[in-house]
Amino acid sequence: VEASIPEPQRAAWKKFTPKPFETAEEFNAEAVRHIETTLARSMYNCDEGAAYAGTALAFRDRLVLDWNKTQQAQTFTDQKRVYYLSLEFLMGRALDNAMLNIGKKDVAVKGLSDLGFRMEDIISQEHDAALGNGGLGRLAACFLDSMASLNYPAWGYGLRYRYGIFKQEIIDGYQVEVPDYWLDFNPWEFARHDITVDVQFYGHVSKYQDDDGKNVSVWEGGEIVQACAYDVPIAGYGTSTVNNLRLWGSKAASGEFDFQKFNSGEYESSVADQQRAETISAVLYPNDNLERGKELRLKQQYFWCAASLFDIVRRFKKTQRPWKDFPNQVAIQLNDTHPTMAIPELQRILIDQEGLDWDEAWSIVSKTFGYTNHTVLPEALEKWSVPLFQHLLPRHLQIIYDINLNFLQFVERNFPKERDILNRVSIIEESNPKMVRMAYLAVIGSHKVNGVAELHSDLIKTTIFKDFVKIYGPDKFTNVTNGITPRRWLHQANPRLSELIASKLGGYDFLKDLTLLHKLEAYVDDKDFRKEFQEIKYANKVRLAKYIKDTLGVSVNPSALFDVQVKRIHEYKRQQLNIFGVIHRYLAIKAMSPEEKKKLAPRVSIFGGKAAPGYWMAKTVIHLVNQVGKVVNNDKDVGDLLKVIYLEDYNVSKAEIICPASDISEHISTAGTEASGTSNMKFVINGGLIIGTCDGANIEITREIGENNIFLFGNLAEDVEELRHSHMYGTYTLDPSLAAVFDSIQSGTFGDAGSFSALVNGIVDHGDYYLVSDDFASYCKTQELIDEAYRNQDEWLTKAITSVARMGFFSSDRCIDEYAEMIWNTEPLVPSKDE
Ligand code: GL2
Repeated sequence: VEASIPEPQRAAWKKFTPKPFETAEEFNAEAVRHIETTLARSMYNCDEGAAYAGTALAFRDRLVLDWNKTQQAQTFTDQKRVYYLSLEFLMGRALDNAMLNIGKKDVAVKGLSDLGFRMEDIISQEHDAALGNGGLGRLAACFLDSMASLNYPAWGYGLRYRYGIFKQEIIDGYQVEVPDYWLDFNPWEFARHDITVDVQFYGHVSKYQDDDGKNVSVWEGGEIVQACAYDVPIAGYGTSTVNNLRLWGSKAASGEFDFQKFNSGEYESSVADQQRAETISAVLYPNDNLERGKELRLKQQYFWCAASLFDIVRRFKKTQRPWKDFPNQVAIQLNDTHPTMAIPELQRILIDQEGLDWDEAWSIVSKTFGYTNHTVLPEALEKWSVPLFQHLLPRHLQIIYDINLNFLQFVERNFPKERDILNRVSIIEESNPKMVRMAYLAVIGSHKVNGVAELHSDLIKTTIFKDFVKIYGPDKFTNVTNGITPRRWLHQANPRLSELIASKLGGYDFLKDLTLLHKLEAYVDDKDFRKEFQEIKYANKVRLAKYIKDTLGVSVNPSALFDVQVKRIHEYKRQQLNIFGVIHRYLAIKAMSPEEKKKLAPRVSIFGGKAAPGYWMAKTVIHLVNQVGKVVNNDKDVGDLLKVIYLEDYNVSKAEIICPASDISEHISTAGTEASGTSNMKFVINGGLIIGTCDGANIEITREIGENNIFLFGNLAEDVEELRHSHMYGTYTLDPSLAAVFDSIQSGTFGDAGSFSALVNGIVDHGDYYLVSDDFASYCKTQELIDEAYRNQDEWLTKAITSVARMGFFSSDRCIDEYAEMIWNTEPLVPSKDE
């Protein structure tokens, strides 16, 4: 390909290709140039925001050079690429990550200090990129980091929301949502004005016969919305690979407003079309593990799938390979069912536009996709009403009916004696209105389906996809236990711990091969190492204590046991169990003698997380936590023994401060409900212990770090059904200490009892679906064991260090290698030295 450009021109280009900065001086030259010219600011009005911008732009320039080379190399070698389709990418801040992955942070620290700035202040200027709700979106971000770090040719595809997840304010103890407009300055994206795709909605389908007498379907009419590409470079750690995350923004197809209307004076309606089009990518739906079947959401999904598929097919067609090569060149991973529309869309492109026959096309489609399931919660499983589908995407509905027909005929041939199975596995649910079951379509259209932790992957095979295991055999279903990137969640969030580990392991190789952590076990009895490990934890707690003081005005003692539960607020995650436990502790303290109080380890109970705006019960939990905090934190009888904190607006950059500062964190979902959980991994790798149920990845964490190093409690997944049944029909008595907690709430100890009656009644009168009462005694008992264990600081430290040493399995690098091997069948493309 190089030969297509004459040698003299190539030489000139090479001569003028910018050289990346290496020294602090060279960095400053770049940063100052950007501040002066790109920002048009001078020394006299360079505030921290401008210094952030200059730093980010200097690093961006470096990234872009490697990005260009990586993309070129991937195109030239033309090997199989992975496309990771996710409606959420919860990236957090990019600057620190870019500096660490490129490896020039020290240079920038020196340079900025010469200019009179502190790196920490500069880093904190950046707005989080919060294009996700929780674990699912953050997993996608960790996967991008790992795919680049391992040199896999991989692209992410998502939506460029103008508003990310809302910002949470706590006002008078209640959650208040504030819009998150994050794009006023975003140096990390490149608008590709030349890369656009027209996406069609509504209209109708006509059938014709072509010249050869073949039936063809044509989707006509309706409206067109334009998708514009915005590209974000994703740097690998310790490699020059820089992958691409492509986010689509929506615009009116003409790109202009209606001149006719404008000229006749209808100014407002002249821009209405444009605004309607832009609404598609305007806002992230703020629900975690909940689907509400809104038309705009389906529009978002199709818009993004259609644009991405068009782009992928366009790239493939440039290679001029035959269609049968498509699955050898392209692997598409569906992050949950949100991108399932990509399946009928590819089938549509192949038959309606490329003229393949149905079977040929379907064989390509069903070899291309892999589907990751992230939940078994019924309220999270996507279904779309058939009438809505018919209206918005008439051609796709026909294709889905045809996929379903072929599938059901196949099932009927293989299971002729089973009468009910067809009804159970049909993509179309025979309800009123009929519904399209997206998870079934995803299973049928993919060659592999995976869950995200062992228990979860087993559960999907025995519950929601049981019939499909029978139909396809068990090999179609597999497990890839989730992981986290150690670059962000250890090295970036906890630089001192990372440095300590590096000093013992002879360098930072563990950040690329996390299993090397096991060598730390040799230092578990090393006095100096232990001392420093402990000091680092304390310093991280001091930092969090300062943050709490600065933001909430509450003083907490950094020597107290920090007990943390930060995650989305959801009944299944059981923050209510935690706060009831806190009230139980408060009542116990109130009844203690001074001698007993002396023996008790002081605690700080820290909560954080957002509730979906329409999730009233979750908001009630937030309110209760804040009310309890108000009473407990001001009770003289309690003093330092117990503090209750609600951290506002939990997000990725706050998690980076919180995770390194915990002694205990809580992962206490009703067994069988949390598919994996990933913050459990983030806390343990930072030297915190956990209290948890036998759920999700807690089970594998226990297996890796050892039963002695984790505080497990509660009923098992296999008992849940029977317990629920016993609440409905059985002889069930409320645990007396939980009854005492309810009495204190109902007597108004924490403000108006009526505010919390639904929370209490859900347990007492309405079946306690999440089994809070069943696990309460065992939870409190385990909290007492934690108090006791914490008194023995030496043993505690041994547990913490041992756990860190055994966390090697939970790197997202391991996940990505497993996906590549079992699902994608792709190889890395290691950059050559001179690139
Ligand atoms: C989730 C699960 O609830 C969570 O347990 C899991 O760790 C992540 C990533 O696999 O996926 N599923 C889901 O719908 N959301 C999650 O966070 N929102």
